Amino acid sequence: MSGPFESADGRGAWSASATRPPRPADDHAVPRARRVSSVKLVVAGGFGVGKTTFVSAVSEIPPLTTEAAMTSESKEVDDASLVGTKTTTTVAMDFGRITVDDALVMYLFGTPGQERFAFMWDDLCDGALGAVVLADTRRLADSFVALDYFETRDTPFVVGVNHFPGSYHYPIPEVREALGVAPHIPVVDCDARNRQSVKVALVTLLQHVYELRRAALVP
Ligand SMILES: Nc1nc2c(ncn2[C@@H]2O[C@H](COP(=O)(O)OP(=O)(O)O)[C@@H](O)[C@H]2O)c(=O)[nH]1
Ligand SMILES: [Mg+2]
Repeated sequence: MSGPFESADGRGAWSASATRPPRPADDHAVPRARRVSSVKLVVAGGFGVGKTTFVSAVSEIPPLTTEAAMTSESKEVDDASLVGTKTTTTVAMDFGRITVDDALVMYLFGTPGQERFAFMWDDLCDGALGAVVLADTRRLADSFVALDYFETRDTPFVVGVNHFPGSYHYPIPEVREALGVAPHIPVVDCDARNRQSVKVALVTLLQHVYELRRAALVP
């Protein structure tokens, strides 16, 4: 008698259900080891502090920005008096991409600066590894909302201090104290127009996240 595991010649056979079909030739699934990881980073700070400039300086794709000309109505709401020539404003967000290597892509999201768009922040920051909060020493208080936000959410962040023409170059320890950020949080000078300077700020953020994780302060 021949059962499912036996054949007439006695060599044995397998039932159809015990046979694993070969991988189809057109299965192009990427092996796990070569899959691309993506990391989401956020750039925040007050209106006109340089977020759009920051994302544009480092993105490898033309950054997707949702700039709109400031209307006479918005000029009354958004204080552009210290932002000189600024004629546009980000109405939703900035978006840029940096491919680090064939396994890691970083996505950069710039928050809309105006407080009236705060409702978008949760979606924008959801799943973010960390944030760079930009600060302009002429109006540090404009960055307090962003600092409060990331502190409350326990999102790792670093502070980038940019310098505009005519702004006094305060020593970093003084800026740190004025911003009230904890001693372990990096505060670095940053020229948002300069790709290398922006890269330094991002690497500082990644190192900070790494340190926090190593110390098991964030999951
Ligand atoms: N000097 C100087 N100017 C900057 C810097 N970052 C941005 N700017 C200028 O400041 C203005 C406002 O920048 P923008 O990126 O639109 O600010 P956002 O509102 O935060 O997106 C632009 O004219 C930029 O060229 C910086 O680090 N240094
Ligand atoms: Mg902008």
